[in-house]
This record gives sequence, C-alpha cells and structure tokens, in this order.
Amino acid sequence: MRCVKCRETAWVDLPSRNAAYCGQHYIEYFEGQTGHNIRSLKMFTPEDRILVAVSGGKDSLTLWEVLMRLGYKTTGFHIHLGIGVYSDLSREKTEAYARARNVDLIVVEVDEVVGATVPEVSKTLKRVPCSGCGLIKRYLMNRTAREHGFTVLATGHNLDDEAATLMGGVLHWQMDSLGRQAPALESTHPRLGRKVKPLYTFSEKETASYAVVRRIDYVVDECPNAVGALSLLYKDVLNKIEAESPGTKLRFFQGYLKNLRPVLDAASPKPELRECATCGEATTTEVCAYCRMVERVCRWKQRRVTPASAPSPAPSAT
Ligand code: Q46
Ligand code: ZN
Ligand code: ZN
Repeated sequence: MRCVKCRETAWVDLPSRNAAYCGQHYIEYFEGQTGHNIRSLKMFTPEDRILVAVSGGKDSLTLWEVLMRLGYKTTGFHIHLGIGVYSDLSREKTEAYARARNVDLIVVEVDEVVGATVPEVSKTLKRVPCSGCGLIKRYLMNRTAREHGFTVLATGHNLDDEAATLMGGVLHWQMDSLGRQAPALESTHPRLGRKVKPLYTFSEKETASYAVVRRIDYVVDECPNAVGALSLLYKDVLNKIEAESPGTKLRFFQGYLKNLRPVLDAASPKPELRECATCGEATTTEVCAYCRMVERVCRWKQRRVTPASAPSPAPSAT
C-alpha cells in the first residue's frame, strides 16, 4: 500500500476515502480537513477563545493538538469524574499532556462541586452512571466556558459517535434529540455558549491514527461504565456495514445534516428558556435538572449521617 501523495509506504489506509497516506501526509490531510470543517460550518475564527473539553482519550487530545497546531486560542478543560482508576489515569494523562506543551488547563473535581462522585450520584439517583455523568458534564462545561469568558466550547466527538447517536435517535424516533444533533450549535440563550465538534467527519480509527502518528499519549481504556451501552452496539453494527460498504457512516450522517435536520429544525418548537431559580443557568423548568440532582445528593448524604455515625452531642453541665 502506497501513500497517494508521495508513493512512499502508507501508514494509514482509508478505504472510505479511497486513499492511503504516509505519516506526514496523513497529518496534512487530517489537519487540513479539520480546518475545512471549522471554516465551512463557521464554527469559530482565530479571534475566538476556545474551551476544549479534554477527557484524556484519543479524540479530545487529538482535537486539542490539531486546534493548537492550526493556530487557534485554546484552553483545556478536564472534569475528574471520580470513577476509580479510570478517572485518575485520565486526569494524569491530560495533565501530563498540558505540562509537556506548556498550555493552560482547567481541572474540576465532580466530588467537590457536586458533593459526590459520578458512581455515588448514580447510587443516589438509582439510575445508570451515564445519566448523571452526562448531565454534570454538560452543565459544568457550559458554566465554566461562560464564567471564564470563552466564546466557544469544543468537544472531540467523532463520526462514529455522531453516527451512533443518529442511529439511536432514528431507531427510537427520539425527535427531540434528532432535532438538536449538529456539529455546530449556536447559542440560544445568553447563558448558553456555542458548541462545536470539529472532528465530526473522522472515524474513531482516523482520530486514533492521528494520535499515534503525533505520538500523543492518551488513555486507551474506555470508561468501565460504557460496557453494555447501546451506543457501543450501534457503533459495532455501523462498523460491520462500513467494512462491507466503505463510506456509509459518513454518507449516513452527512445525509441527515443535509436532508433531515433542516426539516426538523424548522418544524420543532424552540423550548422556552428561563433562568434557574437556584443557580441562574438556562433551563426549561423552575429549577434546573443539575440543581435538582445536587439537592438529592445533599439529602442522600444527610441521611447517611446516621445517629450511630453522627458525632455525639457535648455532655451538658449539671
Ligand atoms: S464517562 Fe460518564 Fe461516559 Fe463513563 S459514566 Fe458514562 S458518560 S461512559 S463518555
Ligand atoms: Zn506521503
Ligand atoms: Zn440550577
């Protein structure tokens, strides 16, 4: 297999694009395509200050690397979720990456801001960990971006993520989430920032290949809570189809963006947003879902301080 640019031995084979590249030309292709994605959807300009959500995995570190190399002003944002060894390792890799490149990184501990780790929140809510985790991440990313004066929030979602979410939305006809899914979302309220996904046209294999060629040291293990998630099943099915018919994933997602999203966008009523009575963030309810969750966590913790474990009252003087 030869590089389509220089005819040297190719390192990365991309059947979906009918191409193969050596390391140097793969980097050129990947960075060029990311720049094109950013400009064609007007995601941001060199004047914007971008907060990059960084988990420590291949996609988010690749995104941060590419945006820096393209000359954009970025700061990393890492949320330590408290999911045992996985979270500790993710934080370590993210901090090591930022240190090695001498770039700014904001780190937030869920245990400190929410009062409990993601596994504890899951116990409290009696729901799967991803439910509380997703809510916490969305809330903290948006709030942190605004509080620190960033104009855009960028996440490392890749084509496999987007195609799997789309497949889930279609299989279950989740019209709400289908109408909201897009690689660039404008702000719909002064307290909600712009959100973008510059890597949305690259498969997981492509982002991993970029990380390997650039020698980025990322967390290889997936979150232990992802095991059994439906999204993994959808990714698996899509990869099987892709192997037989290269390019299907990209056509599926781009077809949705071109044909279905504009229709859903025009047809779906825009939710009435107001400010949460507790924290002031944008929400459709009196008190936002995040504040209601924190309130439940607080009550759960108070109940756990049983009379036996509570400190004894000081003896009264007689
Ligand atoms: S980190 Fe959180 Fe994911 Fe783990 S608990 Fe689920 S949502 S799987 S991207
Ligand atoms: Zn080459
Ligand atoms: Zn709130």
